[in-house]
Amino acid sequence: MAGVVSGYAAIAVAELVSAAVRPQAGPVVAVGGAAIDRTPAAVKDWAVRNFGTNDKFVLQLGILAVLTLFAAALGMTALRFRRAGAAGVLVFGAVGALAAATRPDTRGFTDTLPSLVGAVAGAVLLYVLAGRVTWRRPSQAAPSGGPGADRDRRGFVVAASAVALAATGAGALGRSLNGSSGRSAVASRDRLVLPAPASPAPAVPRGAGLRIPGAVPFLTPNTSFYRVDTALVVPKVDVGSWRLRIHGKGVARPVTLSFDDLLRGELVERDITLTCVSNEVGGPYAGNARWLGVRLADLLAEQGVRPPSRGGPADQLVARSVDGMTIGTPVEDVMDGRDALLAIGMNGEPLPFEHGFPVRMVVPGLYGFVSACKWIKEIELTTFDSYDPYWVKRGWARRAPVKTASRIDTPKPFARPRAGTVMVAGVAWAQRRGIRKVEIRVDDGPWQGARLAAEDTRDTWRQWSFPWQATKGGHTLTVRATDGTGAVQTAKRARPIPDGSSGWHSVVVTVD
Ligand SMILES: Nc1nc2c(c(=O)[nH]1)N[C@H]1C(S)=C(S)[C@@H](COP(=O)(O)O)O[C@H]1N2
Ligand SMILES: [Mo]
Repeated sequence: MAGVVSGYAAIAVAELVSAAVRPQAGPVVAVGGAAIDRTPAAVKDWAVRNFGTNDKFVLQLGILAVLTLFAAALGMTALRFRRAGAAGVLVFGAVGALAAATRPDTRGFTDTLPSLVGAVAGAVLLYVLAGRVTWRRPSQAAPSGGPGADRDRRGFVVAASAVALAATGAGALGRSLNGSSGRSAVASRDRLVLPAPASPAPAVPRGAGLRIPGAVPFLTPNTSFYRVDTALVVPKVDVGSWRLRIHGKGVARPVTLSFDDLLRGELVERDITLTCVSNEVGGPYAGNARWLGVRLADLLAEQGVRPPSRGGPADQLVARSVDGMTIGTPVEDVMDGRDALLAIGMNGEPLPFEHGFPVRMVVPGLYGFVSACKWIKEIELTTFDSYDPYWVKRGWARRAPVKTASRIDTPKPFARPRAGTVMVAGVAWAQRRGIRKVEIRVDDGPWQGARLAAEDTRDTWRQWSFPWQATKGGHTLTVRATDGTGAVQTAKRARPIPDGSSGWHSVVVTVD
């Protein structure tokens, strides 16, 4: 009890101090971030598969569970060796401080303060609380009703409860202060009025979106757009202080741009489907949005950058974010005429904080981990030979164009539709190449053509539907797509690591 209460108080005090420093410096967030960076690719893959976008929440719960166990052990130690128990709390504080000081976005010494102050508070409390517990060997145990034991116990319970109550107050205050941190960034986003694009997105053709129950909307609303990143605390950047530095090999004129500088470029608006390399066959990590931004190729050309095919010395563009993420993209892809954007708007509003406010990259045809840097602050022109970005260091591919994929959205797995006409529907994507054909197979039957919804652009997903004459019994529905080059989606099953999953999506249903 003494250990757990002291540990709890240490975390609560650290949380309160982190509100004064910055939310990212709190021990749970710092240790969690360090854990994410050190997690082997296979484990990360497993966590994403099992916990989906709740993976971060599960990680923080795990850290708290481990801390509770250790705190209890330190409490037991402190019953006999008060100093050793208290010192143990300090060791934990040192671990938190070390994690905070070695994060890629660390501010150095000040970031260690939450862990250090929390640990000192926890150590002192454990020392005091342990002193209130009288240790008796079982043979010497006073009769449990004895007056001495009662007073000891009451003293301890009162002290422990007081500490727990104070800690809860401190922790709650810290949490709420942390929650309102970045207020100036929030205000700057609220104030931001997006300019109209010089080159608007062509209207979505009628019929590109299906009106079939269970089918996803053609444009994914921001609130339901998937989110994949390593940030335990979403960075909150003020538009006014945001800067983008562009430098490196072959950059004739290195620059640092402000948001207003960026807006001086021509704004374009494009529909682009973004997909995550971690998406399993049939998985949810794909979204289609209307992005507003400036063309990255124009900006690079202004600084004198040439792609490798025109003699430029850099073949890799490395984007860095304010939270220390690094993402490497082929310079050739960015400058080959596709709509690679520095995006500031998403579906008619400034980027949500979760999706990279104020500026992120979006490159059609490449998975997010090699193209879509959120909260971007730096672009460095370099080579694939001389630098490996974050995910490449962890076993993922250097280059990862999106693989052709198709997904059945309705009926859901194990659904029990009635016999008769059942509408099968879903999406297929092959950004840059487009979707030419989608086919459905019922059990081991022949492939039958699905009805394709209108194509928006070849950089967006395409919806499809198939009126199935369903007969009673169990059935397996399988989908495959053919891309704009005529290549049929491969049946070969592959895991997401290292360059994206492949294989056909199947859904098993029972027709009543
Ligand atoms: N700063 C930063 N940018 C990032 C990431 C990240 O972890 N940190 N994840 C990337 C990955 S793996 C993907 S798939 C996309 C997801 O973008 P979204 O969360 O807006 O859907 O962001 C990319 N940009
Ligand atoms: Mo991703």
